[in-house]
Amino acid sequence: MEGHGIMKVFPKVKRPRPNEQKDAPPLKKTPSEPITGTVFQGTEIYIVPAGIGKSRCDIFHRQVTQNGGQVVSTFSPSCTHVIVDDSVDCKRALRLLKVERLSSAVHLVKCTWLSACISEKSLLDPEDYSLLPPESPTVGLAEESNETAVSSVPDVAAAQDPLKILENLTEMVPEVQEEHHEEDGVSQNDLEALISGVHPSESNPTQSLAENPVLSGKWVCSQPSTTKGENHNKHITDKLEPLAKAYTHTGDKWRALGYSKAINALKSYHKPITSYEEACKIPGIGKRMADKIMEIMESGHLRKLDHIGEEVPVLEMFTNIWGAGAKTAQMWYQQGFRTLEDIRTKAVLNHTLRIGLKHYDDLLERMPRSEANAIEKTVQEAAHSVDTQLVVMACGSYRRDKSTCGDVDVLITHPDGESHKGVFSKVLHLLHQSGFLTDDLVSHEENDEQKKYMGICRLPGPSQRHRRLDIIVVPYAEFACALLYFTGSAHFNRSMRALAKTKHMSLSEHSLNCAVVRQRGVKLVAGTPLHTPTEKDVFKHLGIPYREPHERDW
Ligand code: 8DG
Ligand code: CA
Ligand code: CA
Repeated sequence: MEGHGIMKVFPKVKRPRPNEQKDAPPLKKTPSEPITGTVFQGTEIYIVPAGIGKSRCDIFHRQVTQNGGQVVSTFSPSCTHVIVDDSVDCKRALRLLKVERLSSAVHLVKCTWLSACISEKSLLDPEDYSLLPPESPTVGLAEESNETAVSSVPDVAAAQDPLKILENLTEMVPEVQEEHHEEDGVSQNDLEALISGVHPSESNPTQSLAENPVLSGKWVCSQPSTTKGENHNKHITDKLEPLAKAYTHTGDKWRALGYSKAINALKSYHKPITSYEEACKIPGIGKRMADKIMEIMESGHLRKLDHIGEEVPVLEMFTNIWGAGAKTAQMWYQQGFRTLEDIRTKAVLNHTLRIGLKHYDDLLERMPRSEANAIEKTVQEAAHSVDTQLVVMACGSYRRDKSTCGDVDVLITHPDGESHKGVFSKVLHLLHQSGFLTDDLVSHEENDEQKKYMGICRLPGPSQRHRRLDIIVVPYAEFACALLYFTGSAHFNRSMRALAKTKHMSLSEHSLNCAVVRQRGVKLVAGTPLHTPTEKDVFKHLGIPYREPHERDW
């Protein structure tokens, strides 16, 4: 097959997330707004205009649409989120919506949620921004109202599964008190960029994070991950982890997120927790979570674990198919499928899912780094036969020196700033021709310049397994930022981006921009790209010490 033919066969997706567990339908473009992100993918949002004003409504509308979401002009029960001005209380919101109550599947949230999602490029937990009426348990997601979520298949509306589900689940956003939100220049999400164990109450909330004497030295990205200590609360996290997993598989992403961030906070806490008060003080742990921690501490058990439904292992097996997310898994379950054989023989499968199913066992296994190295070498050889000057590097967990790798992320660029053009299809063509690339999953263009391929390869020789391979070709001007981004870890990257924000900068896989203007979390001015020929320059501009790749393994 012609190398460049691949660009025609597989869906092109703008700004994709290399997210292994998500559903992966191609993004729909609306004629008016080009889709440049996936933050709001799967959402149906109604913005109550009262108090927000037309111009802000328009900005929100545009941002949501550009990020893959849908904004509807009238409220309907199929809405996933209803946005109201921060001054609107729950009673007034219901009056404006002309309804007496809302289903628990609809998130009624303040517009700071929308601003924060846009600025964080992530679908944040609406629970932290929701309007909870003191006397009505029917609005929002009160703990008890969702108690059944693990023991029954949630309804389809509640199971809206944006493409970024896994990204959200790994966000580990600490749960902090209201007064530490955006208004202080400290968003919820930014706090996860800090090393747990320092409570925001120790800091002066009127100071920005960067100026803050207590927090300034505590950015995840400014600390070597090699200082990560042991998990002093393993007896607790061991009980919470299966529950977080169950919620992930049943599509209750918000609850899964809550558990994930608590688990992360507990893992990085410097000592075993001994009291309820102590648990409550840790960013990422709220009162309800602290109750559960106490239950485990006192009884050695968590009763909720006894109520995990029998569908959970089936859903887990389904979501382990590359390309299948919680939404697809639930749909299959509701269609009566219970085994991989059912999926193979009865489910309607797109190309990606067929490939994912074909290599089910191989793709579940992490590879030893020696194999990742051999895969890097194979791509290097192909690239060098196209142009000997191409720079070809495996990033991701391999570059962070991990002993095993989930997949291999190979970055390619050319130092002359021009000759990377045309390389993408030539390299893929060669790798297809030699039989090294066995299946293509997705090939998409990040923008005019960065190109990304996701596929499956296999080294020659007997008993070799199929492995996931990502190949990314970038222009040299973007190389350092792309290298930094694809080296990760994802947690480290989020910390870097959060730090950049406090300095009126913005960091992406393309560039580090300065003089960025944000209003209530919404980026109004994109700023100017700084000169970043190397990763070290990015650290320097951000004012933090350089960290070697193996020190970024947060
Ligand atoms: P692995 O493959 O061994 O499991 O780990 P990895 O190499 O760190 O992860 P990856 O999924 O291959 O992603 C490569 C890099 O992409 C990751 O290290 C950092 C960057 N990245 C982000 N955000 C996210 C995200 O939300 N999901 C994923 N998959 N990668 C992300 O900055
Ligand atoms: Ca990887
Ligand atoms: Ca990858």
